[in-house]
Amino acid sequence: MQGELAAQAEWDYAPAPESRDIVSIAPEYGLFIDGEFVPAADGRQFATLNPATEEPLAQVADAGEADVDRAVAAARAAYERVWGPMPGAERAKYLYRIARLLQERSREFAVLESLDNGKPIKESRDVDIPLAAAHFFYHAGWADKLEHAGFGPSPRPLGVAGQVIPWNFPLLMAAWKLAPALAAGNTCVLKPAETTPLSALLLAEVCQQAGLPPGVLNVTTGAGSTGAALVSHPGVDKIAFTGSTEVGKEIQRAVAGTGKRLTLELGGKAANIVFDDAPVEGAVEGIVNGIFFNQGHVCCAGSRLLVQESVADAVLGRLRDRLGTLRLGDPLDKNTDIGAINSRQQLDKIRALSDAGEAEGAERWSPPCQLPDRGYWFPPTLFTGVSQSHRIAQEEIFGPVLSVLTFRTPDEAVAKANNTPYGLSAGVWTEKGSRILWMAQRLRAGVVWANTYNRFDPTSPFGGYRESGFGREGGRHGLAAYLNA
Ligand code: TAP
Repeated sequence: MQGELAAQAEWDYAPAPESRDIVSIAPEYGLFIDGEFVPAADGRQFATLNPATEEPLAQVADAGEADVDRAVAAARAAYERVWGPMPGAERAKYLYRIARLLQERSREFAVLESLDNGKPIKESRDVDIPLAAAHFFYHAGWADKLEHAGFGPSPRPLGVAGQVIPWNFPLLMAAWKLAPALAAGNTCVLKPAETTPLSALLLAEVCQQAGLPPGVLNVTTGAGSTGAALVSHPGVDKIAFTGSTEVGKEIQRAVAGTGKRLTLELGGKAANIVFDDAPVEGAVEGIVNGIFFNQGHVCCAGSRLLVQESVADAVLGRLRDRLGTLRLGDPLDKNTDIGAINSRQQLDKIRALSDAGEAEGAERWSPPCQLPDRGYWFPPTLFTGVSQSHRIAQEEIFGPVLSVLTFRTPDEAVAKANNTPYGLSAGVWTEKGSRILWMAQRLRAGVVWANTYNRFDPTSPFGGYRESGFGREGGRHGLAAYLNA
């Protein structure tokens, strides 16, 4: 008993909250148009909340059609007069400056991102912000080398890019969109997600600080209708969208026949496949990282675990033990592994799909876990006894919910992994290099990770096919989406 108590005491963590004093959140934010923060033409605003407490953080301007029109006009003027004609080596200087400012102000960005999104500070601090800076550094390096990048002797920018992003990695998605577009000489109008506008607005402030010429970046905050106004604006040459497959299809219809260039980064339902020869501890860490990183709000999340039948009990036993050690709670606590769900709407979706999993006969399990009284929370959840026809095996839950299926042979693993309309990512856990290559050739996914999961790098193209969209972000391939070669 005493030993038990000692073991218990050893695993109790004292609170280690990051201070929020480094961030000063204004009561109100304007749109960022032509280098200045301005109110919406009709004065409309919406509130952005801290999803961990439901406390309102700020009122943010809600851009309507007139504001989008102004932003596109500012972007067009900046493209024609300043940014388009500017030599790449000069554009690069601004991108390097933005990258360095992101690093200098990284703690501020990390705290703000965790407050507005609900993600654990250790993830915003160690993943989102450093990767966002890395994207600006990487693309700054391309700005003066485009004629040597294999796109012909004088690749040209497209013009004005309209970019619409989701709430799961607000700053990082902005960086994925803006850095290649600006490096290639385009100007941008960015529409952040309604529930997470604050880090994009702080990035706009950083651009002011870096002396970026007015109009090169414009940020029009608002809801889906603001995104729709941007997508259908005739003054935009290229649309880049990251978000749900449903909205992606709407956008594709809106853009059809207009001559606008389009890239779509959409949803996923990735298989994380564990073979019987995989080192179990490593695989369990990869499974946890695959689905519980960022509360499972990850397009490429390993949301379907395919485990070889002969090791299923052993892997699931270790996995349950590991889930029992995850700490859910205050996103600003440096020990927190699982933060808040980003919105009430997303929480309702996760609950509905999890209830459907139970109703269809799968077995639901979560470790003992105290959920805070206020805010939006969902415990790490495992479903076993899942069959391929279950909704939880087919639909993207976009939450901390793992559906477990088993397989006997590599062929069966491939067949089950590919049994989805999506095609974004997959994971393979095995000791054999030859098996990794065999699997990678057969898995219909844009990214296949081997003995790791959720690894991102600006040099590496990322994207999917089928219902996960088309086009690539990152690397040389990502640049191609912003150039007329
Ligand atoms: P969506 O509802 O599709 O929203 C994405 C963005 O589009 C938001 O800014 C949204 O504004 C805006 N929007 C909504 N309706 C629109 C319309 N009719 N026209 C133009 N814009 C519109 O997705 P979400 O729920 O925010 O994000 C989750 C989804 O994104 C998941 O399916 C996930 O897999 C996917 N995702 C994919 C990737 C990649 S790289 N493939 C990366 C991250 C996320 P509001 O926020 O105001 O509604």
